[in-house]
Amino acid sequence: MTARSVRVYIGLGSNLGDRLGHLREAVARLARTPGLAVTRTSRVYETAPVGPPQPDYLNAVVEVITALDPKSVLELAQRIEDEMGRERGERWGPRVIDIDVLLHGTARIDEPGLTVPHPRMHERAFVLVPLLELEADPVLPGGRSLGDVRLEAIGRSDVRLFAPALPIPPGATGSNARPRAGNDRRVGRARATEGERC
Ligand code: A4P
Ligand code: MG
Repeated sequence: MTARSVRVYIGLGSNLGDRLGHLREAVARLARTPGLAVTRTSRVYETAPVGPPQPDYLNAVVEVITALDPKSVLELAQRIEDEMGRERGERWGPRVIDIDVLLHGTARIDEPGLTVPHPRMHERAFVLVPLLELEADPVLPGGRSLGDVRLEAIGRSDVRLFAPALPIPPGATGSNARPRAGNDRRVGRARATEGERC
C-alpha cells in the first residue's frame, strides 16, 4: 500500500439465502481486489430489519486499507453486489448482499450517487455496533461524534451477536497492510455456519 493509502470501513448486509456465506464471499472478493487489503472484520450480528417487513439481516463491518478513491471503492462495491446476484428492488428491501462505503479516511463527500460518511450510519445500530468493534471514534455524518449518538435510542437490542469475525483469505496483493492490535485475521478462522451462533 502506498503513502496515500487510507483506512476505509465497508458495511456488509445480507438477508436472503445463505446470509453468512454471502458475507464471507463479499470479504473474499474484496480481499482478491488488487490495490486493496482487507485488514480486519467485525463479528457478525443478526439484526432486525429497518424498512419494510422482511427477514432478519446479518451485518458486519470490514476494514480495508487502500489508495483507491471513494468513487472507485463504491464502484467496486457495486460490481461485487452485481456479481453476487444482487437484484435492485424496492428501497431498503431484502437483498443477497449490500455493500456500503461507510467511511473513507476522514473524507466528507456529498455528490450525486455518493455520500460519505454514509448518511444514515449514525441512526443505525446494525452499522454502529460492528463498526465500534474496529474504530472507537468514527467520523459520523454532519460532524457528529459518538457522544451525540445514543445507541439505546436507535434500537441496540435489535442487534444480536451471531458469529465470530469473518475469515480473511490471502489477498491479491498479499494483504500486506499490518493489522492493528486484536486483528481478527486470527479470530476470523473460526468456522461458523448459518445456525451456529456465538
Ligand atoms: N450511495 C450513496 N452513498 C453511498 C455510500 N456511501 N455507499 C448510493 C453505498 N451506496 C451509496 O443504494 C442506493 C444508492 O445509494 C446507490 O445507487 C449508491 O450510488 P443501494 O444499495 O442500491 O440501495 P439501498 O441499499 O436499498 O438504499 P440505501 O438508501 O443505501 O439503503 P441503506 O441505507 O443501505 O439501507 N436493516 C438491517 N437490519 N440491516 C441492513 O443492512 N440495510 C438496508 C439498506 C435497509 N435495512 C436494513 C439494512
Ligand atoms: Mg446500499
